[in-house]
Amino acid sequence: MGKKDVTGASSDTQPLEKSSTKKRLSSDLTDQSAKRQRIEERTDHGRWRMRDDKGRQSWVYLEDDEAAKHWPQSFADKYFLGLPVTAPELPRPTNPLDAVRNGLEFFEKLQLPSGHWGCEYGGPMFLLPCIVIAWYVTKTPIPWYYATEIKNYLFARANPEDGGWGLHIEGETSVFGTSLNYTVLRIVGVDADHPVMVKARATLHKMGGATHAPHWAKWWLAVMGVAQWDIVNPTPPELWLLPDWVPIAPWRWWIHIRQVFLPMSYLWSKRWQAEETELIRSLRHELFAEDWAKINWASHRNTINPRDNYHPKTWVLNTVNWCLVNIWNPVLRTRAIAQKGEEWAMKLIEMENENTDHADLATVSGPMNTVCLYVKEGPDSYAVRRHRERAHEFLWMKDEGLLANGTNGVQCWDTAFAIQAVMDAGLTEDPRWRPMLMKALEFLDDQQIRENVKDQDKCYRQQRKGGWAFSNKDQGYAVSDCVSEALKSVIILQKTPGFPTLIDDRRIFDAIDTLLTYQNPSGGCSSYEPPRAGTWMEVLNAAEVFGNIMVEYEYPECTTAVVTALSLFHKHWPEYRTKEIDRFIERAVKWIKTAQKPHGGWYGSWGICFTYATMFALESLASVGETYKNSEYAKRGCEFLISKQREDGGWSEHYRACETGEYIEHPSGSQVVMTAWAVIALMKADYPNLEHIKRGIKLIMDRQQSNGEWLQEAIEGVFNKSCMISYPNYKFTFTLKALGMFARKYPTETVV
Ligand code: LAN
Repeated sequence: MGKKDVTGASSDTQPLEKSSTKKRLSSDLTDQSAKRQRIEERTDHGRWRMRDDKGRQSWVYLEDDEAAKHWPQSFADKYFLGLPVTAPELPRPTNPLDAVRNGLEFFEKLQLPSGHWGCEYGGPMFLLPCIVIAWYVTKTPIPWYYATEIKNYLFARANPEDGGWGLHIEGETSVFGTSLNYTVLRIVGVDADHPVMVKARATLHKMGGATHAPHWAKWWLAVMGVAQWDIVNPTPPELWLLPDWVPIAPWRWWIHIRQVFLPMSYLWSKRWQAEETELIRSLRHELFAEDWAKINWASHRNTINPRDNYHPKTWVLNTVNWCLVNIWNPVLRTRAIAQKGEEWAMKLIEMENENTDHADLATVSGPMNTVCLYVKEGPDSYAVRRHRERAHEFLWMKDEGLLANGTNGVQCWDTAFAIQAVMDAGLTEDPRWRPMLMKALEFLDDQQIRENVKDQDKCYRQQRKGGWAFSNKDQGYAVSDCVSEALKSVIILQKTPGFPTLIDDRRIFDAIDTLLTYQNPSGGCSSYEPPRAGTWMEVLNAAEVFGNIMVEYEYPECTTAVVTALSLFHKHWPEYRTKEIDRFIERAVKWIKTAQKPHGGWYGSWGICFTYATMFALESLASVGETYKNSEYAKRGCEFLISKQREDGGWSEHYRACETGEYIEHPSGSQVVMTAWAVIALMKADYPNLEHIKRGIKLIMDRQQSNGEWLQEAIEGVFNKSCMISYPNYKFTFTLKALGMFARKYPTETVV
């Protein structure tokens, strides 16, 4: 068993030790046949607890009865686990404001002890494999209760028809999803002849087997030694040695791709492979449709199943790869160059580890970095142990089982929206909600990033002082819209009578100084950094499964968030950097106009899709006084949304819109979150025909349950065009915002 902490919990956040008891998988995986992963039917869901350590979330399984008694399950734990919760029936609301109150009654119960709202952040199906394969190759023990619930999650999420897995939970079966999740199931102890595995394997083979996997899957399988390195397209670390002025130098790439490329390049260069085990030998037969011994690995570098090939490699990249494989590697690449590249890549990985205390940017680069440090420093080094501890913060337990989140949580982001929902309903001064809001404010106070990273320029990081991350300050990557939403929430509360000033002016100015760095020459704002190269860099996109991944882009969502934060700040501090702020806003709104599509909507990159971004764009326009009646842009935006309203008053966009760039209806009918986005947009733009708005509001109210909650519907978020991601708290924050806005804007109107 893991170390016990004071509560008696099996504490996987403590450094892991080798242990001989049967409750945990032995860390000695060298003899797979002798020691098998323990796996059960299911765990006792009554024993799971969410530990919230100042915004660091991890799920703990209490095997000890005494410990379980001393640490009872909270309401939020039970809700997340899908266990019955006791939330009282509330009086049926007769107006939107009462519906907000009922919603808040429920949502308040989900606030975690440190003051934030957490939730699952699943959806992508390639993240759990990153963690589990990294554990396997670094001989990290997997507790039986993790193994069991990982199995349950993947069984629950297997495609009911073909038994495979896709890029994300709603996506069609792909080689990427199936080859990697099949591997995970084998690692956690599922037998190859289990009916679920037999079915998945048949589907995988039908799709061509693992030789048809995209680059990232081939890379992981090569690290495991299940595939040979020759099947992996080159990722030479010496690219990091290019001088900064070189247009394709990796420091110019989008932060996520450069953080993934670092460890990828390090291990590719070393051609490192895990120690061979019986499982690895067996997977060599299970994952491939061909006879493993006869595979011509190099000939399959570019083999890919069409379903995985969302963004085919360009002829330019194929030519570059050909030159690297046939000329650079065998003829020109000296050991000295390779070594220098590896050393610099490792140095950058170490800086990332230091800057995030080994949590790392997200769920792909973190596990990859774990393996790199294992290779460089060995199994028991501090870096490897710390990585192992922090990996738990990326996992999420729910009724279906254990999954991997897209980041180490959504803490700051959802907390900011929760505060704003109360503000939009005009309830910040209501003493009923003060304790909840106070805790939320304290959380944001604690989570503000107070310093830039050490050696910022050396590791190519962006100014971040005064900002907020999407998740927490440990991760510490400020994002333009996360800084903006958190800042707005702090200003709103601190300017409300009865709330203290926890964040003083200097710290507010730090946030503004950082925000002002985000504008691009076009006027728009991107996510983590202003773009460092043009979109032509996409010709080097090697990932195949994602689009718009190589550089930063301008986003209506991010641009709007910054505009509204700056406007709010400006109202309260009219003297600070006045001219720059005015100019920033003017240019940003101009850019928003240029980004409007001919049909009147805006393309969304982080939420699905036109509905989400159109809400932001109309808010931007409204912030400078442009609404339906005086702006052609706002008018066309409204008309676009109205043209998509469904008979029942709701909106319902399908995730495929993100892939195709065309509005597509969701087959399952109206969704509350999308309906909320659309009516917020129409209200921001002062759309004159209230009937449309009222029908949307009515739909949201009708879908509210008698205890105040809304139920989960289709997936809400997206990244890189093809991969969907869940934002379960949106069904609270945006519905509440829509209802609250309506109540304040049209206090005399009735909808029921
Ligand atoms: C996120 C999550 C938050 C999101 C918003 C703040 C909503 C957005 O407005 C700006 C971009 C940002 C920060 C964002 C970027 C990409 C992320 C980190 C993710 C969608 C969560 C997971 C995703 C990350 C790239 C997953 C790893 C996969 C790779 C392709 C590297």
